[in-house]
Amino acid sequence: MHDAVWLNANLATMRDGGAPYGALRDGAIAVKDGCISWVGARSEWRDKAAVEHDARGAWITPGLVDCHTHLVYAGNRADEFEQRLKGKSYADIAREGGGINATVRATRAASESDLEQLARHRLTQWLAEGTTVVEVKSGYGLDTATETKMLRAARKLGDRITVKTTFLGAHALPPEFAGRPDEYIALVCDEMLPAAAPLADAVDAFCETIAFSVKQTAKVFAKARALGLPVKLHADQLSDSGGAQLAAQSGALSADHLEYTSEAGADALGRQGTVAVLLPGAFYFLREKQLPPLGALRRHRVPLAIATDHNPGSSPLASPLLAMNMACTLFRLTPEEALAGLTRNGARALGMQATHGTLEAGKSADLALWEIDSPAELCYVAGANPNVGVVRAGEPIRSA
Ligand code: DI6
Ligand code: FE
Repeated sequence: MHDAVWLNANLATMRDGGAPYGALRDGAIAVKDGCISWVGARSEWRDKAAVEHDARGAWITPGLVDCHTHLVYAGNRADEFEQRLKGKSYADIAREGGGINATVRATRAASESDLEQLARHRLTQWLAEGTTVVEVKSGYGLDTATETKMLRAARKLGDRITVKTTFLGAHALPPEFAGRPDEYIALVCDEMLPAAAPLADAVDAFCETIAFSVKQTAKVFAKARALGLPVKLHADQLSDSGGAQLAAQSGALSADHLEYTSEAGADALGRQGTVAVLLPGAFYFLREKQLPPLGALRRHRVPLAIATDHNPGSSPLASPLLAMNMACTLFRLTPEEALAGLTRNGARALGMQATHGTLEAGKSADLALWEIDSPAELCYVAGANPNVGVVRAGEPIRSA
């Protein structure tokens, strides 16, 4: 006996290799003990379930997986948004002590429960749009106490959504270490990372001319490895700094941004199986001109994920659905690639491919129900939300 079944549904299973979107029209999907227990054609459903839901012709996709966010922070940077519109660049603002460090000041001053409440409030939008998994990074503390405060606040959101936390101590150089980046990296490795490790599922760094070098990033990664944590990287966002190659060599789960990645970088990612996480929100808000090398990434068969990169500076984007639309309109992904980017490959970028990201028996029963005629509609409409239901680990958490 299954716990529940959804009938009268079209399924976009997002399984790789079969029909587009892994689509199964007039399907049935059953759940038991929090996991998917049966998926198939309605005509083949013969079992019994304690609860029968009529999906009324809705499409069901895997719950969305937003694999790159900075959801926990205090304050906002609308003033910098205004300055940029008057001609200042993102890099100029960062050099003058604004940018990431402006958010660091606000986040250090906030309590853990303030941070949790702010993030909880933001999260409402992700839940409304069918998201069941989010990754949340630290990186606005840049000292041990605040980095661990951010990670604890992030983990507390786990009652509403599945959370993966990432330690991003090497996000920016805090003002008290101005001119001493190697000393800051030593602090990250010797003190911050060991303290953060029990609260983190992965380790990330910002490898960029305005942040940390390949050599400094490699030190952080070596320490992460010693602590048994997987790594990911903000790579080649504003310049080609060899970030993609470093990520691949380090066996990273993902390399994120990649606007300036070279063919060789794409090749390295493809060989390693490292996921490329594309972040069209940052590209849009910073009005970047350099497109990520989609041709090379496809040629080298790099799995493509899409994420919001929600943060107060470069990507104040609070909509996974809009991230998919932007991936199509700005980066020319197909709607199927974009949806795979926020499901199957988003899960892979978090090392969760065994349990999340597709509708397959045995995986977590994370489902999103949509009132649409075809899956492409999720990417096609900008600014509307066709979600009519969300199920997380078999529990309905939202209905229209
Ligand atoms: N790259 C980004 O786009 C964000 N962090 C990063 O390493 C920006 C974060 C911010 O501006 O607050
Ligand atoms: Fe980011």
